[in-house]
Amino acid sequence: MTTDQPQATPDRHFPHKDVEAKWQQIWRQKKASQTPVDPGADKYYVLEMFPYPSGRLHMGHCRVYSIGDAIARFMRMRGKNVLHPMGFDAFGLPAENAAIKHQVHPGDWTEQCITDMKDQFERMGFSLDWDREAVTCRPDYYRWNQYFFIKMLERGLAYKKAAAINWCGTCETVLANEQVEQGACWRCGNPVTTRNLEQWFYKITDYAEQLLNDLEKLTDWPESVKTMQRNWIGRSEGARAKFRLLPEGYVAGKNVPARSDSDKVIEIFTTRPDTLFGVTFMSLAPEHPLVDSLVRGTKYEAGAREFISAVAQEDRFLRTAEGREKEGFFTGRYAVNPVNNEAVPIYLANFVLMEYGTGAVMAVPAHDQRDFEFARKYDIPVKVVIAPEEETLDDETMTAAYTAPGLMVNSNEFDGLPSSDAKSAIVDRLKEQDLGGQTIQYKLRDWLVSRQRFWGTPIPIVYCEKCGAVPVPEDQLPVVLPRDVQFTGSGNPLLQSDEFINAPCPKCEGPGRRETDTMDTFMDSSWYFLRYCDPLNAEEPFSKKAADAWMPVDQYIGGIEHAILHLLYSRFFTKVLRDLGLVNIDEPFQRLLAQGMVTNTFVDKATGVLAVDENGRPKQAKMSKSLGNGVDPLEIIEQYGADTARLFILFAAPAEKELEWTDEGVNGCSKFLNRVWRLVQGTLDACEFAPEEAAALAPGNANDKELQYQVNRAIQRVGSEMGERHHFNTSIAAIMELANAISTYLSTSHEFERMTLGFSVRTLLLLLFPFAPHVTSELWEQAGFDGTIDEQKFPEFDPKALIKDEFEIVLQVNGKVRSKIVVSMNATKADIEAAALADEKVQSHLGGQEPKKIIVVPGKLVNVVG
Ligand code: ANZ
Ligand code: ZN
Repeated sequence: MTTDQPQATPDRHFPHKDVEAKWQQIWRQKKASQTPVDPGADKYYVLEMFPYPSGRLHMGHCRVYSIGDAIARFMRMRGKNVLHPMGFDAFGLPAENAAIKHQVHPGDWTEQCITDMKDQFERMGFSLDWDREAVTCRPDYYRWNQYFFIKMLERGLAYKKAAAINWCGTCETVLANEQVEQGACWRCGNPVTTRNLEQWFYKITDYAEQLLNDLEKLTDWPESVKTMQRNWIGRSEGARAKFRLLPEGYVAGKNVPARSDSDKVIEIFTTRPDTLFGVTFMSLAPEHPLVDSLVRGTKYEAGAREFISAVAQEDRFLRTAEGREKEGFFTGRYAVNPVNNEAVPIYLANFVLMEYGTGAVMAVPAHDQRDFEFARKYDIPVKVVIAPEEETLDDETMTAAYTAPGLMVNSNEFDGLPSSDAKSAIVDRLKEQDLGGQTIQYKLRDWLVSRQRFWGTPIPIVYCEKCGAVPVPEDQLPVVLPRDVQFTGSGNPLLQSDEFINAPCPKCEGPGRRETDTMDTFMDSSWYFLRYCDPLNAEEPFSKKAADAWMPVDQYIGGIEHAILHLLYSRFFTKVLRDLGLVNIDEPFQRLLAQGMVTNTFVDKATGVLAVDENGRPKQAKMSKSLGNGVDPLEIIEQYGADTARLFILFAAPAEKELEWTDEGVNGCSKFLNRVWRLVQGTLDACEFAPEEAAALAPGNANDKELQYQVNRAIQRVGSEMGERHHFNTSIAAIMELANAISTYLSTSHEFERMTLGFSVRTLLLLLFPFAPHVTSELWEQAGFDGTIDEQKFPEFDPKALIKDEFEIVLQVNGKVRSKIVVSMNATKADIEAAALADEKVQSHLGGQEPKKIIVVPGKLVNVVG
């Protein structure tokens, strides 16, 4: 079967605007992205982190959602029942700031932004099921935050306490530890200070061990994210030990008085009980509750108070940073080392934090670098108790702490033991004497969830003089944010709303006052993926049945900036909901893809010219407002179309890596789509004869066979790159190669095997569809293929077509590639050797010498060693 040569078509840009508008309209009308009712065993839940509704989609958004959409479309073609929902993380400060600036209610501002953004989502052609939209600032969503809060209160997982906490003066609110990055607020970047306030917390520490251990189940998460979580949770095995406090008036060198029942003790946490005999002082956190009674009324009091307030000025991150000068203050008091009854002086030290361990440290300068620096500065003795195998350490002259293991010295009956064995021996001894024991310590702190802001979920508590803090009963939820508020820019507007504040006590019906703190917005995002499973449920946050059917999320996609924050909170929340009997899973996200940043070149503000690196090449930086190097997705859609934008985003870099924005790259993708457009329009005749299955293809001549091989190979590659690994760029490369192969076929064949040509074009469109859905939909229709492309199955390849009767072999001389030959499938090793030696280029590189050795790697290469 042959046809005439397809007609050449004029070189023109395809009408992307019309095509995209047309197909978006069709998809909307037929609800093409609707979630199947019954997920069954073939469910596939693909989710991208939902955006804050700023009103404008930026390139970072386009990247995440293009990734998710390609997966969603691919999985639908693979016959999966796909859930691909979207919503808005709609509480938070920007809406409140807009309210102050424009005097609009944050709710009105947010809803307008949501409308605008949904429109932009549509214009990108993302296949989202909007019927499942979850918007966290709407009462039908946030009432469930309140419901969970009460459930957690009942279980002792929510509680209120006074603590030294992080305060951002710019945002005028407290922050959780996870929200402080290198001493600065995660949101505004301004320095964080410490304040003592009474706040609500979630007891995430109860789950520390599970959160750590279950990381092992997350085999499809990036190792880097798991490592960050592991470090954040920070498990340390160690010991606690009690140091008896000596009475005031004890001075160094005097006999240590005997133990008395009224003696106070200071408990320490250490990871190195093997060094207990080397303790030469103790250091306490300046905030340690004992400090006051240690110095009160003594000559040390004034100095101590001054020191404490100086340290309190400084952020905890900076205070404990490695290079920070060690500062201390002697309290005038001593405590007794439980293993050798020696008295050691007690200092306050800036690098000791109250929140970790017990807030007290047994200091071993010989074996801990911070203690060493401290001891040298304040002239405190150093005492070596662990000896390295090879050298001898001298207390007086050593210049750094020795922190590795070794043999025990100066440690009485433990001398001579390897220090690793001495650890447990010393802990056993402490335990026998009731002076300590083994313990596990986590760095993770409880999650501070209250915020002094308006635009968040009201914490459902009423304070009553008689009954205290009373939770609002479930049937009175939601506690709704008031409308009668003024946004002046100072303080929490909820404090001025009488309508809101005055509420009867739910218990005694006496006068009460509502809690005016709202919840951290990370609460909202800790369970939204569950709401998507059952978004319209008015009776429950979601039904167990729906959650069981859809969870866990099969593929989650989002920014690495959430490696700890959101991902840790969501994991915690899922475990809490599991323990409340609401879900059956331990972990919410099966597989995680952390997409890289979108970067661009930028103009140096100081010089006014393009910033360059030391090699004179333009520097790249994350697209951002402040650098002025953002590219507006809407402009790209206008100029090139959404398909081009999506294709470029997925082709220009692996999803996990940085994506450098370049006009050339965008142009290249636009050209490719135009080529496909012309290619298909030029082969419409052949498309009529396209079979649906590769196996139906007729054998044909060598050109036909080559194209058959290429098309089957492309199906195989895209199928495995997309299905198993989510490698978008290599998938697109395979599709581009197929387009080339079709062009080559058209230019080298005089006669066309119409079925082969038609099948190749059909396949090209199917493979390209998840990346460029509009143009492929249009071409599919023009080619007269059956139905619409979004209803098609992913093609299957014919394994037989992948077996070639000839293949190419690389020829090397002394390990360097010099030539290539084509050999028959049936060629023997001797045939291949002979063909290699007969090659002209091989001969010339051998320069007339006899080859010493010939290595044949079957199917790949021959290396001739001269
Ligand atoms: C004595 C000692 C000797 C220590 C030695 C270390 C080495 P990680 O691994 O991070 O858990 N420490 C305990 N509580 C502290 C606090 N609140 N603030 C600052 N430092 C504190 O570290 C545990 C070690 O950090 C503990 O072990 C303690 O110093 C110190 F050769 O005790 B170590
Ligand atoms: Zn009451």
